[in-house]
Amino acid sequence: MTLLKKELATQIPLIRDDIKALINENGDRQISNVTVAQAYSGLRGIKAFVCDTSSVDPDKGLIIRGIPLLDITHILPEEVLFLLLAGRLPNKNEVKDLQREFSAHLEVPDYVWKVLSEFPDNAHPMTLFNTGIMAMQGTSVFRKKYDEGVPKAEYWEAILEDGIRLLAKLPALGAGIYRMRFNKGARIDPDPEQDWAGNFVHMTGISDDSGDFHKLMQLYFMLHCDHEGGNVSAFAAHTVASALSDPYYAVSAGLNGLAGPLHGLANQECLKFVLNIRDEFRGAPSIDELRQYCWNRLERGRVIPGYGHAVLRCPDPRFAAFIDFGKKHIHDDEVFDIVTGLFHVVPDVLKEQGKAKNPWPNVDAASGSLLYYYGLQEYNFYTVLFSISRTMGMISQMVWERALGIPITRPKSVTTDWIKQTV
Ligand code: CMX
Repeated sequence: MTLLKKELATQIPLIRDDIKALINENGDRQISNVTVAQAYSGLRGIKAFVCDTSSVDPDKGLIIRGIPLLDITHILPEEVLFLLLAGRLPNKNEVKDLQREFSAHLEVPDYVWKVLSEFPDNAHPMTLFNTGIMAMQGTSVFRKKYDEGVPKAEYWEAILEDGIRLLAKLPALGAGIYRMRFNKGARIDPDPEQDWAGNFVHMTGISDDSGDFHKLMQLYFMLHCDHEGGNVSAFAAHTVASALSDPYYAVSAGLNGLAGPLHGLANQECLKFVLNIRDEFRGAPSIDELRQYCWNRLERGRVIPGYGHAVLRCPDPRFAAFIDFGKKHIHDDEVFDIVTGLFHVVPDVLKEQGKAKNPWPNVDAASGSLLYYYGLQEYNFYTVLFSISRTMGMISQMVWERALGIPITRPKSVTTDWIKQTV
């Protein structure tokens, strides 16, 4: 048994009792109302279910298990996974133990590569990535144990086992797809001595003499790990997992949502937007030119990618962390200069336009410019990176949902006639 599993096995009975008591004492207390407008607005703002791995404060951004994101930008993705699941940071021994567990499951089976090699050249990397995950569904420990009749109280253990095995393989799956899809040559074998992010960098084959690309990927995979439970990918994964579909089905459902341009695909859209600006102006334009460019885009009815958010009402701390990294490591780079220039103009443009409730940058506004600088320039690959990281949040939420016996998701929809009669 891994140290992480031991920790969860200690915590779960206590938290089950705590929540049982909470429901017994306060189960009929109201925590949210729903207006007619909300019923037609993507359930925005309705407090209707629980996610303890992280929360998003509109004015502060992501808080992971009570810790504001900007306080822990130095930690490894492996440490943040432990934090999401166990609610506390791991010690050195616990990190090593988790890394050892990952190292035992690094290899993506050969049949996955055979399936992926049949795709046409224009297949989107997210399609390949999700197909790779689905192709491995037959290896699910949860599926096998469920078929054998494992008791409900033990579901979480099999979900955790699936989650660790799947997460261990994602850097190899992502890097292999990168090399296959962008003709970079044969796949590079994983190195069991590397950390999770380092292994990804190693397997892409992108040279990293300074070690700064490795540092960026540690930060990248850490920052994208989770964003509470109601975003499209987390909610889709939560819903599918609630039917007791195994984590391969549930994670790929979530990632199919992440592949939408209003969600995770915005990072690809954002760099495309920035490169178009660079090409049109043959370099970084002036602030006035940038402002006009943004107005032209809005007037054509298009969104400014990387800006706005359904919950946040402040500059995203994940954006701040990336800009901070860029300012430390990147000098005289026109792509990064355009990104910082956009931060000067877009919020005012969006405020003046008066539509977006949040005029500030989100996580996707800066990440692409950093990846581009270090040589990962094929921007339609970027959502795969987001996916590798976000799977940590989806798995952590699933482990706890099964540990707490959360039942199948089934909110009640109503008809327009019902609303008219009711109001
Ligand atoms: N540029 C232009 N218009 C924007 C905008 C932006 N960046 N953000 C919001 N708006 C518009 C909306 O399209 C909407 O217009 P309509 O009334 O014409 O439909 C209006 O402002 C109100 O939208 P909102 O309530 O502020 O935003 P939503 O909660 O509906 O949507 C989001 C949130 C993120 C989808 C939206 O801000 C957006 O499209 N942003 C650009 C895409 C993006 O960066 N997505 C990544 C989000 C982070 C992530 O999940 O990865």
